[in-house]
Amino acid sequence: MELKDKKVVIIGAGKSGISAAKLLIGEDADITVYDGNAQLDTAALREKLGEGFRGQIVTGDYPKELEEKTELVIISPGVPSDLDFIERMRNKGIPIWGEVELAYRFAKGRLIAVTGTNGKTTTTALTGEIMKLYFEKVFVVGNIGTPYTDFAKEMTDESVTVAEMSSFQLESIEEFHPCVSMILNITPDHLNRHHTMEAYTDAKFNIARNQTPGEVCILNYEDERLRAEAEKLHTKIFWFSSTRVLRRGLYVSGDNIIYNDGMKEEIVINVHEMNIIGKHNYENAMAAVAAGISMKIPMDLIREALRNFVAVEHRIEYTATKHGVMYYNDSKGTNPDASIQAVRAMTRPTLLIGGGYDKGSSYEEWIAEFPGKVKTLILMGQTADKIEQTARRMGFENIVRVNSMEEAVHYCYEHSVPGDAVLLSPCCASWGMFKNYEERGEIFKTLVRALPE
Ligand code: UMA
Repeated sequence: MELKDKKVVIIGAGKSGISAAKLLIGEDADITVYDGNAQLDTAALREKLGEGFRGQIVTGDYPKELEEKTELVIISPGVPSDLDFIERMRNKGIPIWGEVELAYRFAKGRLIAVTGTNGKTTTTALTGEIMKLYFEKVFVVGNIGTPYTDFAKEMTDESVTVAEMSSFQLESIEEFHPCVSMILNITPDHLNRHHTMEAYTDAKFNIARNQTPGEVCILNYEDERLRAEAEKLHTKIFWFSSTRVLRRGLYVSGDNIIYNDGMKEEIVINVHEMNIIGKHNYENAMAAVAAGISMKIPMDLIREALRNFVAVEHRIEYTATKHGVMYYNDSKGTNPDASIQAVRAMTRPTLLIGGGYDKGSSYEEWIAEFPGKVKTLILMGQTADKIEQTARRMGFENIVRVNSMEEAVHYCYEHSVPGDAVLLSPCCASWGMFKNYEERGEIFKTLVRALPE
């Protein structure tokens, strides 16, 4: 699309909006950056947009006169695409692209796209590491925290991009077309935005909708929803499984990850050679290996990347050992599915720190994982009452209440014995006590590292 003199409105002035606006500088488009937050400091925003930005900034309600003039809308991932004024513009035929779609129109080279409810950041990071060992120019972008538009203009025909894609980002793509895609798992999340599980699942499957029959979509065989919906894909499917032997694909057998190419089998790696733990992480690793194989990277290099990879921050991240007790930070465990994975990954008697902001989750399935793993549950935050009542009803009685992370960490230090583990995996969002899950995890790690040796 020719952008010269086009009236482009970017909706959302967070990371994605700012990066999208910067990409458009130099395209001679007539740019407006719009944000629904009327309190936004527009002077600070203009500074972030940089000197080259000559457009307008609008905040608060979307003005009628702007609606009439808009020719292209770029929306940030966090902005619901069914807001009234966006619907009205869509109905008039105005293209509504996500920030990722804009990036894609400028990007070059081959693209690997990763989605799933959980595990996508780890898988994206690991896939990026595998690619970096073989290709000269690799970009790792998207939901992982670096907007795609940040690097789109630097990409070349030879470069490889690994993009972590959230359902929010996949909702607003048109031409976005990876040569390798993956869907790691689909469990309920973000239903306040997508409304139904079907809509959420459809958004995830969008990742492969422009792929051609020769291209690859990597799927988890153990996810029933993926198995059921796979037939609607037009691509080759590369399956992986953490629990059963596949005649073609990647699977875990004993302690090994095995690759069967349909003719012969080979051991990819013994899982104990990796620094990431837990069945879900072996799934993430297999998805990344599948991407490596699909990109024709020699197995030895894939193996090297697997051995060197350390957990992404805040995801069952090993923090320290104090008096024979291993401490893990899983502050990114903000929903039951993620926290269930973390509990399952523990191989020692575990003191588990949980609780936080109430997103309306139910905790039964999480607590059902405790027997044989969790010896004490340390609770804090808005959900503490609800979790405690549920746990007691389910027969789990060893519960301690605290008022701060500091109290939680000190309790664990005083009451653990060598051979135990301490896991922060709250099963809840952090809001109310912390700015975000990153801050919660940082505070935990600082407190743990400060404990006496
Ligand atoms: N805004 C509006 N109207 C609205 C909603 C928001 O104007 O109706 C404005 C807000 O006032 C704010 C701006 O939009 O100023 C924020 O935009 P945004 O929410 O899209 O956030 P960005 O800073 O652009 O970050 C986004 C992703 N955020 C979300 O999807 C919520 C980041 O993912 C991503 O790393 C970044 O783009 C770069 O690609 C974060 C996330 O929480 C990590 N993702 C969710 C998840 O992983 O579960 C999906």
